[in-house]
Amino acid sequence: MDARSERLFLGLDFSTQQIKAVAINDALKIVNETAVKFDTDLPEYKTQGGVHIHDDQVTVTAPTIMWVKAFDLLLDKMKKDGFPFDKVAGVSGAGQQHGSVYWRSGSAQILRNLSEKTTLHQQLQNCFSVPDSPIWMDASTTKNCRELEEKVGGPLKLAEITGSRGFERYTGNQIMKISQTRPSEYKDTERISLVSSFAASLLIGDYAPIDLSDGSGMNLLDITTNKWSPECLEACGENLSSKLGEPVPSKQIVGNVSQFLVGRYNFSPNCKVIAFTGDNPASLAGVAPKLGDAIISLGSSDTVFSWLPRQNAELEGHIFVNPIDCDTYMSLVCFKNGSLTRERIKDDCAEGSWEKFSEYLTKTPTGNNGNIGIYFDVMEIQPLVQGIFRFDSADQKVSSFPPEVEVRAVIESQMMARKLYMELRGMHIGPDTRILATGGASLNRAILQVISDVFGAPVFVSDIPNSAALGSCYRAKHGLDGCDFSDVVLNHPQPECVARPTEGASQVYKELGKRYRKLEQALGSQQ
Ligand code: ADP
Ligand code: XUL
Repeated sequence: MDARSERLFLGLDFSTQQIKAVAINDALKIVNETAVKFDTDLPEYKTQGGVHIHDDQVTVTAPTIMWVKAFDLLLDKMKKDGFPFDKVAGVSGAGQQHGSVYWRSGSAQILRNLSEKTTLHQQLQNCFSVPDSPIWMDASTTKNCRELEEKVGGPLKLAEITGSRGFERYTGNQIMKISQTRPSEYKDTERISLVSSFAASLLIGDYAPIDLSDGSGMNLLDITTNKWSPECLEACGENLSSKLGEPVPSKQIVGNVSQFLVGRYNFSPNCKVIAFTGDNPASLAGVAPKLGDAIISLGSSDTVFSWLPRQNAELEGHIFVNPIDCDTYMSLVCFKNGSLTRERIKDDCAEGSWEKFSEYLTKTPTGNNGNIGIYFDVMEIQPLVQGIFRFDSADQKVSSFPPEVEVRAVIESQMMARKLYMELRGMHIGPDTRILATGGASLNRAILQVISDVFGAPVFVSDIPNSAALGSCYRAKHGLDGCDFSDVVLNHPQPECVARPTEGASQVYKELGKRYRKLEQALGSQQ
């Protein structure tokens, strides 16, 4: 047998609610899928949806050590199932974006000297100077965002340098908050990782560098030079550059797997680790896009993104260095109220059943008889508003909707908002645009039909909704083989078209979309 057909590539996704692993062979066939869910597999950390929302409602964290323990569990599960770790030629991975990990002074030594006799979480339990990692759902740093913008010359200037104006969850602002409010913990931190580079560090047994694409989600990277911006570093914390290390291109090999993994799980000592990146950049790789495709990811957060040629930064949304090709960009808009909000409404109105939820969606009319509901269970990103607001067809506030109206209202308003902000970012969708849907909710055909109707374009899905983990497999192969990304994904299965716009729907949503925009704007201005 050809030795190359034996090669496997492993992709890991350290996402908000779980860690997922996908492994493929050289022909891109999936040979393994494994997951560990934080809430149910690690109930001792008492997370909901993988996170702790603090009493002030805007501080959101996750226990860093929980992620380490989940990784131990994942590898143990795979070992028990007989996964052939020795065949893995390359590993890469993804992390929920923006979250940060604070390694206490002396932790590098511990990472470099891991004993295969015991677990990672036992050995790393005292390694985190800030034990609860701030994550992307945190909105507690508005003051820090304004301070950073002011120090560099305003929001537009910050967007010109880093690709985004100051956003609460962006890591630089989170670091500034910690450096100001917890100076001794900040001082006792020798390294700050993103969730992605933290996960890669667990693989190589040393600090792994931050990659350029996930590094673009920090308000610290100059995306025109691909170097940290000295003014931004200076504004966010003392000696920050030495705590971050140098960023690297996303396809860079950052080391071999650690001796710990070789000894405990039988990885090959030659197995390479390719820089980990953010979950959205990894998803871009995982859908093997063509220029012009629009991707909608329906996970814990909803994100819409596309591959962009270089262009001027704008205020709304975010521009990241593209993980597939560091000379181009990806444009992204993120919404905090995604799957968890839909899930809450499924539990409240559809007896906890996705089937019932879908049935309600299918039997209610396009446009919901003019009813509009806006559901920001947690503080949204754009607009920065929290609360639940329902309006009848005359824009009068109402206090409740019948269950089936509520179900349609949440999906319609979410999708109208996705379209609205995509357009504000300059991403335009025509009737021939392919919308590639991914993430947990892309399993739901009734939701995909509403997306197609609202956007007026066909929606496609692949077999596997875990595009971030699959994209990590592709990125591992890309980094290892050093060829063009398009060659890596030659055998990527063609996505299937699962929804086309219903006749007359685009006119209905054109009108409803205008009303949605006005109602949403009024909420923002009331805050
Ligand atoms: P993440 O990677 O952020 O952890 P996923 O992309 O795995 O999230 O998506 C998980 C979400 O998928 C769950 O929170 C759940 O609400 C949603 N989901 C799963 N199945 C369905 C379904 N049939 N219809 C709608 N949503 C679903
Ligand atoms: C993107 C964002 C979220 C997280 C979690 O900017 O904040 O999508 O990456 O998925």
